Amino acid sequence: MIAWTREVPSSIASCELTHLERVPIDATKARAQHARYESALTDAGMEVRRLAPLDEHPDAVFVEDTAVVLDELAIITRPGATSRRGELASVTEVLARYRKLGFIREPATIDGGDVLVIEKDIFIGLTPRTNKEGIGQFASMVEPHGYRVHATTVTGCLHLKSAVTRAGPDTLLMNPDWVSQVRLAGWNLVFVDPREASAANVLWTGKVTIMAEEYPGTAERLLRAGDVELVGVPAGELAKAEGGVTCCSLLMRE
Ligand code: CIR
Repeated sequence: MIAWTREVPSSIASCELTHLERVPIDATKARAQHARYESALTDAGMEVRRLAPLDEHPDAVFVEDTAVVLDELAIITRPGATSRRGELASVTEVLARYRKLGFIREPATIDGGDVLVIEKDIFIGLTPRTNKEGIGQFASMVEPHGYRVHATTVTGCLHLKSAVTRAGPDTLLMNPDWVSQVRLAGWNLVFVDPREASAANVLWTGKVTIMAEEYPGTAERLLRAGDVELVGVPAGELAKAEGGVTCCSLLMRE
């Protein structure tokens, strides 16, 4: 597996913000935490490859939003925030070497953070970043490959994957205040600790689950659920930019 990442830009403090107040972000500290995240990916058996730096794009570290990579094709998104569209060219150029590409076109928008792929089921959040046209275009590209697309209501957070992610072989982690429609028969459903609203964003690597270490109550709940091996990483600095652990990589089979 390859994990594509991109270094934290020095302009990170000018990032897009939707639900958080702007507070100073220490780019040096964010880079150190990001390096720990990359090490966790390497330890999980991924080959970490960095996309070219985009220092003038404050949110460029959040590569997840720019593409969705499936085994059969990669879809280049059209981020809902216009400030982020300049991040697409470099991702397009790199992914074209590995996959047939599909493109989301105007007036459609999609952020990759709204796309939760669980085997052949793809849940897509309807949010200020992702519209109905985006979901429709996405579905028309993936349904021929046997995927089922489920449009999903999200309230109170930035992206669908702020509210729910896959946390293990058959476990979903969810904040039920932000999403309710993601259900899969036979799967464990674990709710975040109510004191840790943003804890649902974890990254299952196929082996271990990478999680921000700022959420011990939710970690304990996941461990009690049984089938999850957690790897904690410090992620507090990028959390000030409304980013979590899924946002900082694009995982794909080579
Ligand atoms: C943004 O608002 O676009 C960035 N500041 C945060 C993006 C986080 N990405 C993600 O959850 N997939």
